[in-house]
Amino acid sequence: MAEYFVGHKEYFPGIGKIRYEGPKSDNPLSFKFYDPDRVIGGKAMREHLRFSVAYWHSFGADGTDPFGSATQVHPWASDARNPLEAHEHKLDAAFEFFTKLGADFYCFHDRDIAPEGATIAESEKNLVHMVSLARERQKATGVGLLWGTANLFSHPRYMNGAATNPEFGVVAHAAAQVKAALDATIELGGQGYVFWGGREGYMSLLNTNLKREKDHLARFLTMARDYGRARGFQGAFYIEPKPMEPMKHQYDFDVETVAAFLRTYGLEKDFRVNIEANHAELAGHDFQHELETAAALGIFGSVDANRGDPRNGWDTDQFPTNVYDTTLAMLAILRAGGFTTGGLNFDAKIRRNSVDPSDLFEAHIGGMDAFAAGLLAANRILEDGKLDAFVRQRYSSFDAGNGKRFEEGRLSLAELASLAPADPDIGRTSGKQERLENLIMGYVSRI
Ligand code: XUL
Ligand code: CO
Repeated sequence: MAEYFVGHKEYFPGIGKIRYEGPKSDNPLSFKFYDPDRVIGGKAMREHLRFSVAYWHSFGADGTDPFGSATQVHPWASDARNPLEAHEHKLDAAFEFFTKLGADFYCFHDRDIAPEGATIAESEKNLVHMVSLARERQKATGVGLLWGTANLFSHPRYMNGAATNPEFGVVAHAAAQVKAALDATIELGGQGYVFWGGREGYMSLLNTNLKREKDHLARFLTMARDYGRARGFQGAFYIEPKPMEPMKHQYDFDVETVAAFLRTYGLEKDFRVNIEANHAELAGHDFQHELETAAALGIFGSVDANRGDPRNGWDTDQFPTNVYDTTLAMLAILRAGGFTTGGLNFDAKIRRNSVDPSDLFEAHIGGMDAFAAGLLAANRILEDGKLDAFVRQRYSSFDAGNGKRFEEGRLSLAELASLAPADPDIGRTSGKQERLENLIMGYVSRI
């Protein structure tokens, strides 16, 4: 396998393969902590972390924001004669980037890799063409598809929703897109398929039949599941929770809400969650909370690795840099048994005023190092066992005797009440939060 992939043209000239140089290196285009083949806790770092590049932010976004036009000029878009050719160049740029960076996976929406045509048939033809090129490039490089998805939110037809749209015709159009995107995912050996319901919610309850819309969403997901399984898709279906933005309220609000939805409609066997750090923040949760909740409910799947800005209330999709946060995230992920089909997908974008080609590399290098450092610290926390020992001890009154009988459902309320200690002054045992915070600080600072 070549060190890196160059298609018709080199899009990131002057940047070679990014290598591990260790924490003392001052080369901004090197890894300080991510050493892909280093074995941590019995598994190579790359297998623990399963890094993925998000096609849309990295090769599609151009710095446009509600107040200004594009700041980032992509050569793969500007030197093409038509939209399909632009997507062919973009694919070359993407695989050059994946391989120079050393990311093992990527993720895309249908409309990221192929342009929408004038008809459904033309859109499908474009997608099939691009998928055949992507397949060749995956084979040549060994880069894999972590998950695919359909963009059911950008086109004006979806302004009132996709699967939850009050007009049947729009729901059917969304089905055509999902069917084609599932076919593309299967063709590329994708390990997962994501549903992010950006428009599945409401702007106002005054014009919304909430019960009917949720029933429609479940019906749609059930059909997609059945289609995928019938076509031999063995990967995971994911729902990506987000509480709001673009809608005022989205039905996949957070992990707990999604879990209840899946169980209500009998979808819990095939669906897991793809948890995004910035979405957790918008829902008023810590990232760690969402990860641990998913693990507790048995639906932990994959992660969109990014961060928000605690001082504003929208999805800023920044690259993660905070090792304290990535340590707690990796602790939750390791405790959940690690990734199987999932991975860490950088659903993150460089800022509007980051306009050098190397900025995209440095952003990913920082994110990968932040999670690699988090993995190192989390692994030490687990190997050392002090934190787990404290938590185990905290619940030890349930390990034997009446506590155990309670857990096993062998006590009635009256029996439980009769076991209350005579002394009512009980339970004043310190939670030792500050000691534990200091303990974590110690691991983080000694990576
Ligand atoms: C939007 C978001 C999406 C999904 C895929 O907030 O996270 O990019 O990850 O549709
Ligand atoms: Co996301």
